Amino acid sequence: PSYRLKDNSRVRLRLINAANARVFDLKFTSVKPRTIALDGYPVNPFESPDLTIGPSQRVDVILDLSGKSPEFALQIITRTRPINIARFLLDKSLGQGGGALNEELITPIRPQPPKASSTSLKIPVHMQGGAMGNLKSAKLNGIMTPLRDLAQKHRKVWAFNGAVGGYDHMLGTARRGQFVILDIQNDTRWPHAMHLHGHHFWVNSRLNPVKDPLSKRDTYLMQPGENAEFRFVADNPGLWLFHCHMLEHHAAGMGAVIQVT
Ligand SMILES: [Cu+2]
Repeated sequence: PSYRLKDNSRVRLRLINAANARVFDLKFTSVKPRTIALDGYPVNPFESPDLTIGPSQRVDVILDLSGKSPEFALQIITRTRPINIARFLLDKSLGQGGGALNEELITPIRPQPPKASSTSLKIPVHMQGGAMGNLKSAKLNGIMTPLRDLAQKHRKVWAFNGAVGGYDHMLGTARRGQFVILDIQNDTRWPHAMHLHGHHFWVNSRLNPVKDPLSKRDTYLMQPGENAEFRFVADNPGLWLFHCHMLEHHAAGMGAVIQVT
């Protein structure tokens, strides 16, 4: 698409990766986006020329358009060449915007993550399966089944904690208000966009330490071999899906349920 914008204005864009499997590496030509929120949750604003967005992740950016060239684009970076996916035209006939961003962008007050204690609930999640993986067999409906049969007869190739995931695969039950730590090991050869329903979580990863420790996400793109903790206060009662947002993975067993009572 192409969008006409007021000259000398600023624009807030919410970028949503609605693809079912693809990770997008995005870049704006000639403007520097300032990220202000991830998955709808505010971050300390930061400037980053490249934006990586996994399936279902959202990034809110502010573009400052004072003194910019009359046309710029949002591009996907691919292995061969960048591809324009949106064009932005500064149109003088729309009038002038309010000028440069001259005040500091303010981050709302956000809660500190609690400290882990003897009352917190740690839920280990060992993810296995997929091509080139180390999963030999997994439980399906309570029966240990070799991977070949899982794939060919049942179209299942992923497992959490040795069992093919599904809507009846309970990972754990938290009391309302309890501090929960999902301790996730991506023991596969693929990235996965792990998404938790009902809660945003703080991410704790040695591989990718977060720059802003108060920031939260609801979807985190886990790299192959990465171990990450998703930490959250279980303040939302219900049965909540925890799954890969690469939807073929979810359909093939990469999904389970966390209960908050
Ligand atoms: Cu996945």
